Amino acid sequence: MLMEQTMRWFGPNDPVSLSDIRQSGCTGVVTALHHVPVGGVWTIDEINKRRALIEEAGMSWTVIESLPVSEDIKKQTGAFQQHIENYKQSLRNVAQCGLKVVTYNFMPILDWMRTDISYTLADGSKALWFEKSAFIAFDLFLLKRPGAEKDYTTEQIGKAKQRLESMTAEEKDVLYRNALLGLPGSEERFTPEQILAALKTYEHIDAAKLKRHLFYFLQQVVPVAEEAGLKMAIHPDDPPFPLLGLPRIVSTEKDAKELLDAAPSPANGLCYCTGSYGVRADNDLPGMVKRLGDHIHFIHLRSTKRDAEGNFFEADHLTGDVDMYKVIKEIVLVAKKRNISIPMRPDHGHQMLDDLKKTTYPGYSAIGRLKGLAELRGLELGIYRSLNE
Ligand code: DNO
Repeated sequence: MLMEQTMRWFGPNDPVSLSDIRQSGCTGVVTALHHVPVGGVWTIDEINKRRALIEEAGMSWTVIESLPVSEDIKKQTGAFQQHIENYKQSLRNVAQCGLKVVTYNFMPILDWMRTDISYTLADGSKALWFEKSAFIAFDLFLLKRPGAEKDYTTEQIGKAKQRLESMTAEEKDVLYRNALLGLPGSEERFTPEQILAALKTYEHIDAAKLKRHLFYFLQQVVPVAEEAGLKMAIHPDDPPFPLLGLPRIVSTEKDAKELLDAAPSPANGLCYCTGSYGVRADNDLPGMVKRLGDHIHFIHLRSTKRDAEGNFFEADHLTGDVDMYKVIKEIVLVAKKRNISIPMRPDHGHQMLDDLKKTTYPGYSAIGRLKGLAELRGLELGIYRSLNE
């Protein structure tokens, strides 16, 4: 079966409407109750209200992205046991409302990270961009994280210094804001002191410990998800390497395999995000689908283009470093073997055409995603038919 086409919707305040999403050819919507505080319970009433809006627009709420995991759960501090109980209750509630797939991540403090959210490409459209030297300049000279220099080589520090000197005061300000956009509640203005205080709370948590906390969380919630008939789908780290001294533990195939083995169940699975895993040259993307395909419950398709320094930008969906043909071919084979339609969404898109005049969530303007989706579904259909006829 072909993948189920969906798009992400940030809820009633999203400038991209449900009608826009429907016109792009999607049958499903991916969304979350962003207004419920992290750690709290999603009530049946709130879930049903959101579901009704989507169904009135002629689509279904196919995937939750995300049911967020609290910092206390990640650190095993404070009210974490209560938060886990609340998470279980939210799982039971979403299942009762007919939802099937729950995406989440286990990245400490920061979710995604880019240094520029309007990097202009040769054709005039705009993309998200991660520039290593700018990021290091942010870490060392704007945030002034204690001990940060230990994470970089002398050459990297030299380049970051030069990069900083090339920036105007306004550019520094924009870099500072961009770097913090992946923080929850990122419309607020965080001070360096607040960020440094948050980072300090991870001082004694290395990758091994964070993994133990993830596995504990999974052992607690996966049986509940399984009983409720849900599929959990963990989103990988974006980008897939440690940042600001924080451990990142879902960056490679090995990481994915370990977390699946820590709580074996059909409910314990992956959100296979090619844009995140694909930033690392050592991740074999088609091979991951082949080997982990039985555990993939949700797919984000996007491609990045990296260079030797560790910079990358979000390329067109069919170009960049991800071999989308090979990836989709493996997905078609897995879906056939499992006899299911796996939900997918075009992940991010360039800001282009009329959207250049609009303010949308970074990466989530309508036209660029529509372009990506149209290319991806054409590619999939071509592969599907050539394999099946
Ligand atoms: C970024 C997204 C992530 C993702 C979360 C899932 O565009 O892919 O923010 O939604 O990590 O929990």
